[in-house]
Amino acid sequence: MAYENILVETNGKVGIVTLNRPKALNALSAGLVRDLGAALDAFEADVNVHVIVLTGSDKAFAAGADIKEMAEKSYMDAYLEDFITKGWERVTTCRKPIIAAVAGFALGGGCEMAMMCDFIIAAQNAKFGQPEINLGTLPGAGGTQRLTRFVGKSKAMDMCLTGRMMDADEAWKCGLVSRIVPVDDLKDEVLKIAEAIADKSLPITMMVKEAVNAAYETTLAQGVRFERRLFQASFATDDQKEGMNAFIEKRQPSFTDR
Ligand code: CO8
Repeated sequence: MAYENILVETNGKVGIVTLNRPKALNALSAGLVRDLGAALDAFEADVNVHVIVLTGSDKAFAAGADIKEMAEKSYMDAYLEDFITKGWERVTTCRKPIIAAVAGFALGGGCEMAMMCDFIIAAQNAKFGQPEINLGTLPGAGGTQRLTRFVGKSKAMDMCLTGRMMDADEAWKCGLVSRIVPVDDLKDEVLKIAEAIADKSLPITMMVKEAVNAAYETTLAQGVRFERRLFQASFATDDQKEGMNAFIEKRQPSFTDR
């Protein structure tokens, strides 16, 4: 399928979505979010795709929601179309792992979209921020909630109240991103990480994602119980037998559960 605002490709078991509105620094228009949702639907339905990478250009992952598109919206427009939850949540409902590969600006909705992914690999030139306060509004796609869970209250308040940007080093130190790589290596490095995950058991990677995400939604006791049930369920898979037997037989496992 051809998309207007994104590029889509697969590399082995990795599905790659590249945000592609270079003239607007990948501002997240309604059309782009629609395209992204359709691409994720297609990757989710494709059993050959195990991991998804979401990326942008060297200059911008995404500089936020499209300001030109939303500037004149009325409250009634925003309320009736449920701006912005419709569409954006597709990233958070994807059951396969999604890695955000961020170079350049990840601002406002761009930062929020990166945080909706499962983890963020940043290029050295990455800049994160929630600058909505400078536009007379506030984050609307989970920024105040997810950033606070990632970096804690003090830094989240600092970022959301001042609207300043943080560089990749600061983002790594405060736990917003998991690794930093040189800009020129970003795509190759993220692909290597995605391939390593894609070679593992698909159902088990999906269970791991579900279990880690439960940590955000439940009490510790409920989360631990949920994890234990998934752990027990893993013994019903061929991949658990293969993984453990491969270890005992001193060979690499070959996972085959779809
Ligand atoms: N929306 C629309 N167009 C944008 C956006 C944007 N968010 N960001 C950049 N552009 C456009 C510029 O208007 C410009 O277009 P043109 O050439 O036609 O004038 C082009 O991209 C290049 O931008 P600049 O010339 O400004 O490039 P610079 O390198 O000088 O500056 C910056 C780069 C610092 C990133 C600057 O463009 C900037 O500050 N952009 C806005 C960042 C921002 O405020 N983002 C938050 C937006 S609000 C938001 O995300 C709310 C989220 C709520 C939920 C989501 C709802 C859908």
